[in-house]
Amino acid sequence: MLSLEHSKEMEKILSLLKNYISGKKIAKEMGISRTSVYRKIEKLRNMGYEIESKKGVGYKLISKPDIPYPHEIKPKTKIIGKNIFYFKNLSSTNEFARKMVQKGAKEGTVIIAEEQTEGRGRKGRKWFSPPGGLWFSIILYPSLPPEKGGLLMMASSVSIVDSLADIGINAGIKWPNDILIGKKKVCGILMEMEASLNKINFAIAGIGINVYNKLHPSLENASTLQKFINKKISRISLIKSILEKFDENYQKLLEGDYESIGKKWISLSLTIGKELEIKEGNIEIKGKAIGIDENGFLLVKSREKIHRIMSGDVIIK
Ligand code: BT5
Repeated sequence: MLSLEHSKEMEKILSLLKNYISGKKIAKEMGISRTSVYRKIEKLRNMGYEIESKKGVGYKLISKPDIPYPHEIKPKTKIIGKNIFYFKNLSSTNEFARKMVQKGAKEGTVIIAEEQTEGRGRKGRKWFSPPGGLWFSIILYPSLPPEKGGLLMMASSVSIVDSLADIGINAGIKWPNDILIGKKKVCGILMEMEASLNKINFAIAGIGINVYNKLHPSLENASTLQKFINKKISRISLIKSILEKFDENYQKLLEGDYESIGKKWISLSLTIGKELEIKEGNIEIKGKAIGIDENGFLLVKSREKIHRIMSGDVIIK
Protein backbone atom coordinates (compact mmCIF):
# COMPACT_ATOMS: atom_id res chain seq x y z
CA MET A 1 0.00 0.00 0.00
CA LEU A 2 1.21 3.50 -0.81
CA SER A 3 -0.10 6.72 0.69
CA LEU A 4 0.69 10.40 0.50
CA GLU A 5 2.73 9.97 3.67
CA HIS A 6 5.45 8.36 1.58
CA SER A 7 5.15 11.08 -0.96
CA LYS A 8 7.75 13.62 0.22
CA GLU A 9 10.66 11.21 0.09
CA MET A 10 9.48 9.72 -3.18
CA GLU A 11 9.13 13.15 -4.78
CA LYS A 12 12.53 14.23 -3.51
CA ILE A 13 14.39 11.29 -5.00
CA LEU A 14 12.41 11.49 -8.26
CA SER A 15 13.25 15.17 -8.61
CA LEU A 16 16.94 14.48 -7.97
CA LEU A 17 16.86 11.81 -10.68
CA LYS A 18 15.79 14.29 -13.37
CA ASN A 19 19.46 14.67 -14.30
CA TYR A 20 22.31 12.20 -13.90
CA ILE A 21 23.31 12.07 -10.28
CA SER A 22 25.66 9.81 -8.37
CA GLY A 23 24.49 7.53 -5.57
CA LYS A 24 26.85 9.38 -3.26
CA LYS A 25 25.24 12.72 -4.03
CA ILE A 26 21.71 11.36 -3.60
CA ALA A 27 22.75 9.94 -0.24
CA LYS A 28 24.11 13.32 0.82
CA GLU A 29 21.10 15.31 -0.41
CA MET A 30 18.66 12.98 1.31
CA GLY A 31 20.67 12.34 4.45
CA ILE A 32 20.58 8.57 4.03
CA SER A 33 23.15 5.82 3.45
CA ARG A 34 24.22 4.66 -0.01
CA THR A 35 22.73 1.25 0.68
CA SER A 36 19.36 2.81 1.29
CA VAL A 37 19.72 4.89 -1.88
CA TYR A 38 20.27 1.66 -3.77
CA ARG A 39 17.24 0.08 -2.09
CA LYS A 40 15.06 3.06 -2.94
CA ILE A 41 16.16 3.00 -6.57
CA GLU A 42 15.31 -0.70 -6.74
CA LYS A 43 11.92 -0.01 -5.15
CA LEU A 44 11.17 2.68 -7.73
CA ARG A 45 12.15 0.30 -10.52
CA ASN A 46 9.80 -2.32 -9.10
CA MET A 47 7.08 0.32 -9.12
CA GLY A 48 7.56 0.78 -12.86
CA TYR A 49 9.93 3.76 -12.96
CA GLU A 50 12.62 3.31 -15.57
CA ILE A 51 15.92 4.42 -14.07
CA GLU A 52 19.15 4.20 -15.97
CA SER A 53 22.44 3.67 -14.19
CA LYS A 54 25.69 4.57 -15.94
CA LYS A 55 29.00 3.54 -14.48
CA GLY A 56 30.94 6.49 -13.17
CA VAL A 57 28.07 8.92 -13.90
CA GLY A 58 25.14 7.85 -11.77
CA TYR A 59 21.41 7.39 -12.06
CA LYS A 60 18.79 9.08 -14.21
CA LEU A 61 15.01 8.78 -14.47
CA ILE A 62 14.07 7.82 -18.03
CA SER A 63 10.32 7.33 -17.77
CA LYS A 64 7.45 7.16 -15.32
CA PRO A 65 4.67 4.57 -15.42
CA ASP A 66 1.05 5.69 -15.80
CA ILE A 67 0.12 4.32 -12.41
CA PRO A 68 -2.05 6.49 -10.14
CA TYR A 69 0.34 6.60 -7.22
CA PRO A 70 -0.68 9.18 -4.59
CA HIS A 71 2.52 11.26 -5.03
CA GLU A 72 1.85 11.51 -8.78
CA ILE A 73 -1.79 12.63 -8.48
CA LYS A 74 -1.60 15.37 -5.85
CA PRO A 75 -4.85 17.15 -6.77
CA LYS A 76 -5.32 20.86 -6.11
CA THR A 77 -8.37 20.60 -3.90
CA LYS A 78 -9.87 21.77 -0.61
CA ILE A 79 -11.35 18.50 0.64
CA ILE A 80 -11.07 15.65 -1.83
CA GLY A 81 -7.86 13.65 -2.13
CA LYS A 82 -5.82 15.23 0.65
CA ASN A 83 -5.33 11.62 1.68
CA ILE A 84 -4.88 9.05 -1.07
CA PHE A 85 -4.15 5.34 -0.72
CA TYR A 86 -3.07 3.14 -3.61
CA PHE A 87 -3.21 -0.65 -3.59
CA LYS A 88 -2.10 -3.09 -6.24
CA ASN A 89 -4.94 -5.36 -5.37
CA LEU A 90 -8.04 -5.08 -3.20
CA SER A 91 -11.30 -6.99 -2.95
CA SER A 92 -13.27 -3.77 -3.44
CA THR A 93 -12.31 -0.14 -2.84
CA ASN A 94 -15.83 0.53 -1.48
CA GLU A 95 -15.43 -2.34 0.94
CA PHE A 96 -12.06 -1.02 2.11
CA ALA A 97 -13.45 2.52 2.36
CA ARG A 98 -16.17 1.25 4.69
CA LYS A 99 -13.54 -0.22 7.00
CA MET A 100 -11.68 3.08 6.92
CA VAL A 101 -14.86 4.96 7.83
CA GLN A 102 -15.20 2.74 10.91
CA LYS A 103 -11.65 3.68 11.85
CA GLY A 104 -12.46 7.38 11.49
CA ALA A 105 -10.91 8.13 8.09
CA LYS A 106 -10.80 11.79 7.11
CA GLU A 107 -13.34 13.27 4.74
CA GLY A 108 -12.13 13.23 1.15
CA THR A 109 -9.91 10.16 1.61
CA VAL A 110 -9.47 8.38 -1.71
CA ILE A 111 -8.75 4.67 -2.07
CA ILE A 112 -7.48 3.41 -5.41
CA ALA A 113 -6.84 -0.18 -6.53
CA GLU A 114 -5.04 -1.30 -9.66
CA GLU A 115 -7.18 -4.40 -9.62
CA GLN A 116 -10.26 -5.48 -7.67
CA THR A 117 -11.04 -9.13 -7.09
CA GLU A 118 -14.58 -8.48 -5.88
CA GLY A 119 -15.48 -5.18 -7.49
CA ARG A 120 -19.20 -4.66 -7.19
CA GLY A 121 -22.04 -2.86 -8.88
CA ARG A 122 -25.48 -2.15 -7.50
CA LYS A 123 -27.61 -4.90 -5.95
CA GLY A 124 -24.67 -7.26 -5.53
CA ARG A 125 -23.79 -7.30 -9.24
CA LYS A 126 -20.23 -7.93 -10.26
CA TRP A 127 -17.99 -5.16 -11.55
CA PHE A 128 -15.04 -6.46 -13.57
CA SER A 129 -11.93 -4.56 -12.54
CA PRO A 130 -8.74 -5.82 -14.17
CA PRO A 131 -5.51 -3.74 -14.26
CA GLY A 132 -5.50 -0.69 -16.53
CA GLY A 133 -8.77 0.88 -15.40
CA LEU A 134 -9.47 3.42 -12.68
CA TRP A 135 -11.20 1.84 -9.70
CA PHE A 136 -11.51 4.14 -6.72
CA SER A 137 -13.68 5.30 -3.83
CA ILE A 138 -14.06 8.65 -2.10
CA ILE A 139 -15.10 8.91 1.55
CA LEU A 140 -17.53 11.73 2.33
CA TYR A 141 -19.28 13.01 5.43
CA PRO A 142 -21.64 15.41 3.70
CA SER A 143 -23.55 17.85 5.85
CA LEU A 144 -26.53 17.56 3.55
CA PRO A 145 -30.12 16.65 4.29
CA PRO A 146 -30.48 12.88 3.59
CA GLU A 147 -33.00 13.54 0.81
CA LYS A 148 -30.30 15.38 -1.12
CA GLY A 149 -28.06 12.29 -1.12
CA GLY A 150 -28.91 11.50 -4.76
CA LEU A 151 -27.27 14.74 -5.81
CA LEU A 152 -23.90 13.32 -4.76
CA MET A 153 -24.22 10.78 -7.54
CA MET A 154 -25.04 13.57 -9.96
CA ALA A 155 -22.06 15.64 -8.81
CA SER A 156 -19.82 12.62 -9.44
CA SER A 157 -21.10 11.87 -12.92
CA VAL A 158 -21.01 15.52 -13.98
CA SER A 159 -17.38 15.76 -12.80
CA ILE A 160 -16.38 12.65 -14.74
CA VAL A 161 -18.10 13.68 -17.98
CA ASP A 162 -16.51 17.14 -17.74
CA SER A 163 -13.07 15.62 -17.23
CA LEU A 164 -13.59 13.38 -20.26
CA ALA A 165 -14.64 16.38 -22.36
CA ASP A 166 -11.36 18.06 -21.40
CA ILE A 167 -9.42 15.24 -23.05
CA GLY A 168 -11.65 15.26 -26.12
CA ILE A 169 -14.03 12.43 -25.23
CA ASN A 170 -17.71 13.13 -25.64
CA ALA A 171 -19.69 11.10 -23.09
CA GLY A 172 -23.16 11.33 -21.57
CA ILE A 173 -25.02 10.16 -18.48
CA LYS A 174 -27.65 7.46 -18.42
CA TRP A 175 -29.71 7.77 -15.26
CA PRO A 176 -28.90 6.90 -12.57
CA ASN A 177 -25.27 5.89 -12.66
CA ASP A 178 -23.88 4.99 -16.07
CA ILE A 179 -21.53 7.01 -18.20
CA LEU A 180 -21.81 6.08 -21.84
CA ILE A 181 -20.05 6.88 -25.07
CA GLY A 182 -22.60 6.24 -27.76
CA LYS A 183 -24.36 3.20 -26.32
CA LYS A 184 -21.32 1.74 -24.61
CA LYS A 185 -20.83 1.89 -20.85
CA VAL A 186 -17.38 3.15 -19.96
CA CYS A 187 -18.01 4.02 -16.31
CA GLY A 188 -20.29 3.06 -13.44
CA ILE A 189 -20.77 4.68 -10.06
CA LEU A 190 -21.79 2.96 -6.86
CA MET A 191 -22.89 5.47 -4.24
CA GLU A 192 -23.26 3.85 -0.84
CA MET A 193 -24.72 5.88 1.94
CA GLU A 194 -25.71 5.51 5.55
CA ALA A 195 -28.13 8.04 6.94
CA SER A 196 -30.20 8.58 10.05
CA LEU A 197 -33.40 10.61 10.12
CA ASN A 198 -31.89 14.01 9.43
CA LYS A 199 -28.25 13.35 8.75
CA ILE A 200 -26.06 11.50 6.28
CA ASN A 201 -23.56 9.63 8.45
CA PHE A 202 -21.25 8.84 5.57
CA ALA A 203 -21.26 8.33 1.84
CA ILE A 204 -18.83 6.36 -0.28
CA ALA A 205 -18.62 7.27 -3.94
CA GLY A 206 -17.27 4.24 -5.78
CA ILE A 207 -16.18 5.01 -9.32
CA GLY A 208 -15.15 2.49 -11.95
CA ILE A 209 -13.79 3.68 -15.30
CA ASN A 210 -12.63 1.45 -18.14
CA VAL A 211 -9.54 3.28 -19.35
CA TYR A 212 -7.25 0.84 -21.17
CA ASN A 213 -8.04 -2.35 -19.26
CA LYS A 214 -9.23 -5.54 -20.91
CA LEU A 215 -12.97 -6.03 -21.06
CA HIS A 216 -14.54 -9.22 -19.83
CA PRO A 217 -15.95 -11.14 -22.83
CA SER A 218 -19.39 -11.37 -21.20
CA LEU A 219 -19.82 -7.57 -21.43
CA GLU A 220 -21.72 -6.70 -24.57
CA ASN A 221 -22.45 -3.04 -24.05
CA ALA A 222 -19.19 -1.91 -22.53
CA SER A 223 -16.11 -0.22 -23.87
CA THR A 224 -12.94 1.50 -22.75
CA LEU A 225 -12.04 5.17 -23.10
CA GLN A 226 -8.91 4.31 -25.01
CA LYS A 227 -10.97 2.93 -27.90
CA PHE A 228 -12.37 6.40 -28.58
CA ILE A 229 -9.18 8.39 -28.76
CA ASN A 230 -5.89 8.05 -30.61
CA LYS A 231 -3.43 9.39 -28.08
CA LYS A 232 -2.56 7.39 -24.97
CA ILE A 233 -4.74 8.36 -22.03
CA SER A 234 -3.02 9.26 -18.77
CA ARG A 235 -4.85 7.70 -15.84
CA ILE A 236 -2.89 9.97 -13.52
CA SER A 237 -4.13 13.16 -15.21
CA LEU A 238 -7.66 11.81 -15.54
CA ILE A 239 -8.15 10.93 -11.89
CA LYS A 240 -6.50 14.19 -10.84
CA SER A 241 -8.94 16.14 -12.98
CA ILE A 242 -11.95 14.17 -11.72
CA LEU A 243 -10.97 14.74 -8.08
CA GLU A 244 -10.48 18.46 -8.70
CA LYS A 245 -13.84 18.86 -10.46
CA PHE A 246 -15.61 16.75 -7.88
CA ASP A 247 -14.09 18.90 -5.13
CA GLU A 248 -15.64 21.99 -6.72
CA ASN A 249 -19.03 20.40 -7.32
CA TYR A 250 -19.10 18.90 -3.83
CA GLN A 251 -18.53 22.31 -2.34
CA LYS A 252 -21.38 23.72 -4.39
CA LEU A 253 -23.67 21.09 -2.89
CA LEU A 254 -22.47 21.84 0.62
CA GLU A 255 -23.20 25.52 0.01
CA GLY A 256 -26.76 24.60 -0.93
CA ASP A 257 -26.33 25.24 -4.64
CA TYR A 258 -28.25 22.15 -5.73
CA GLU A 259 -29.63 23.79 -8.82
CA SER A 260 -26.43 24.24 -10.78
CA ILE A 261 -25.52 20.54 -10.37
CA GLY A 262 -29.04 19.53 -11.44
CA LYS A 263 -28.94 21.80 -14.50
CA LYS A 264 -25.52 20.61 -15.53
CA TRP A 265 -26.60 17.00 -15.08
CA ILE A 266 -29.64 17.56 -17.31
CA SER A 267 -27.46 19.12 -19.99
CA LEU A 268 -25.29 15.96 -20.05
CA SER A 269 -28.13 13.49 -19.67
CA LEU A 270 -28.90 10.84 -22.26
CA THR A 271 -32.13 9.97 -20.47
CA ILE A 272 -34.21 13.14 -20.35
CA GLY A 273 -36.72 13.42 -23.16
CA LYS A 274 -36.52 9.70 -23.97
CA GLU A 275 -39.19 7.03 -23.81
CA LEU A 276 -38.07 4.39 -21.33
CA GLU A 277 -38.83 1.38 -19.28
CA ILE A 278 -37.75 1.31 -15.67
CA LYS A 279 -37.59 -1.76 -13.50
CA GLU A 280 -37.12 -1.70 -9.76
CA GLY A 281 -37.88 -4.98 -8.03
CA ASN A 282 -41.32 -6.05 -9.19
CA ILE A 283 -42.32 -2.60 -10.30
CA GLU A 284 -42.15 -1.69 -13.96
CA ILE A 285 -42.91 1.73 -15.33
CA LYS A 286 -43.12 2.80 -18.96
CA GLY A 287 -43.10 6.43 -19.88
CA LYS A 288 -41.14 9.48 -20.90
CA ALA A 289 -38.37 10.95 -18.76
CA ILE A 290 -39.34 14.60 -18.42
CA GLY A 291 -36.83 15.86 -15.86
CA ILE A 292 -35.48 15.49 -12.35
CA ASP A 293 -36.88 16.93 -9.14
CA GLU A 294 -35.04 19.05 -6.58
CA ASN A 295 -33.56 15.92 -4.96
CA GLY A 296 -32.34 14.27 -8.14
CA PHE A 297 -35.26 11.83 -8.50
CA LEU A 298 -36.13 11.04 -12.10
CA LEU A 299 -39.55 12.30 -13.23
CA VAL A 300 -41.25 9.89 -15.60
CA LYS A 301 -44.58 10.64 -17.23
CA SER A 302 -46.60 7.50 -17.87
CA ARG A 303 -50.15 7.38 -19.21
CA GLU A 304 -51.53 7.61 -15.68
CA LYS A 305 -49.33 10.09 -13.85
CA ILE A 306 -45.87 11.52 -13.17
CA HIS A 307 -43.68 9.14 -11.18
CA ARG A 308 -40.74 10.21 -9.03
CA ILE A 309 -38.14 7.50 -9.23
CA MET A 310 -35.22 7.16 -6.86
CA SER A 311 -33.48 4.11 -8.31
CA GLY A 312 -33.93 1.40 -10.87
CA ASP A 313 -32.63 -0.10 -14.09
CA VAL A 314 -33.44 1.83 -17.21
CA ILE A 315 -33.93 0.67 -20.76
CA ILE A 316 -33.95 3.59 -23.15
CA LYS A 317 -36.20 2.88 -26.13
C1 BT5 B 1 -22.40 0.06 -11.55
O1 BT5 B 1 -23.31 -0.87 -11.13
O2 BT5 B 1 -22.31 0.47 -12.67
C2 BT5 B 1 -21.47 0.55 -10.45
C3 BT5 B 1 -20.05 0.13 -10.66
C4 BT5 B 1 -19.14 0.72 -9.63
C5 BT5 B 1 -17.74 0.15 -9.68
C6 BT5 B 1 -16.81 0.85 -8.74
S1 BT5 B 1 -15.15 0.41 -9.00
C7 BT5 B 1 -14.65 1.17 -7.54
C8 BT5 B 1 -15.73 0.88 -6.52
N1 BT5 B 1 -15.48 -0.35 -5.80
C9 BT5 B 1 -16.40 -1.28 -6.08
O3 BT5 B 1 -16.41 -2.44 -5.62
N2 BT5 B 1 -17.32 -0.76 -6.93
C10 BT5 B 1 -17.05 0.62 -7.25
P1 BT5 B 1 -24.52 -1.42 -12.00
O4 BT5 B 1 -25.29 -0.27 -12.58
O5 BT5 B 1 -25.23 -2.35 -11.10
O6 BT5 B 1 -23.84 -2.18 -13.19
C11 BT5 B 1 -23.29 -3.46 -13.03
C12 BT5 B 1 -23.32 -4.14 -14.38
O7 BT5 B 1 -22.38 -3.52 -15.27
C13 BT5 B 1 -22.90 -5.59 -14.33
O8 BT5 B 1 -23.99 -6.44 -14.05
C14 BT5 B 1 -22.33 -5.84 -15.74
O9 BT5 B 1 -23.37 -6.10 -16.63
C15 BT5 B 1 -21.77 -4.48 -16.10
N3 BT5 B 1 -20.30 -4.42 -15.88
C16 BT5 B 1 -19.53 -5.12 -15.02
N4 BT5 B 1 -18.24 -4.75 -15.10
C17 BT5 B 1 -18.19 -3.79 -16.04
C18 BT5 B 1 -17.15 -3.00 -16.57
N5 BT5 B 1 -15.89 -3.09 -16.16
N6 BT5 B 1 -17.49 -2.11 -17.55
C19 BT5 B 1 -18.76 -1.97 -17.98
N7 BT5 B 1 -19.77 -2.68 -17.52
C20 BT5 B 1 -19.51 -3.57 -16.54
